[in-house]
Amino acid sequence: VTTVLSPRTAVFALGANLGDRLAALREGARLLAETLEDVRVSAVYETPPEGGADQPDYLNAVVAGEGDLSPRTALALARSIEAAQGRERPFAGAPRTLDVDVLFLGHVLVDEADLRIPHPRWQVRDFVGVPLMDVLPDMVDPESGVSLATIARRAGWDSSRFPVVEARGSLLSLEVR
Ligand code: PH2
Ligand code: MG
Ligand code: MG
Repeated sequence: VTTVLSPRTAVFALGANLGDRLAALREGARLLAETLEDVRVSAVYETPPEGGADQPDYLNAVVAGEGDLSPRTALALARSIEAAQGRERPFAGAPRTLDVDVLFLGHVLVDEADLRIPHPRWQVRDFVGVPLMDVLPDMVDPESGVSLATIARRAGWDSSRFPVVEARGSLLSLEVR
């Protein structure tokens, strides 16, 4: 069974490769959960940096929840959570304490200079696709109508490539270890 994203479903991709990466992801998920209901979090995966060559490995995760966010509200929320983690932007693609990207907002499509939803290139990024399959395995790409399972098969996403740093769901658990 495949399902079109509910109009209220907001999906964010989190990535960090500077400082205490896990703490930054945990805080990012916690802040998203302050705004969203019925929050689901993927496992946390350690992934090699794509693009910028000489960078530390990333931790990546996906967070989905229900809410009535407009595209601009979702972007502002993502930016405020990045700023709370001390995100600096010395140059494009620089290592970051926390990157929060708006992946999907229901079936909304946005194509503006500073904001595209769905997030561009998510289909070719396994560090997005692998955690996305944890939280929305049955989803259909709102842009193409193609199921996530088919996109995953075509792209060859392989979750066994990435070490799991936190099990699915535990990023949001209150337990501090
Ligand atoms: N984000 C990028 C560029 N490259 N590589 C990994 N592994 N994980 C990321 O989150 C990531 C990246 C730009 O945002
Ligand atoms: Mg970003
Ligand atoms: Mg990004």
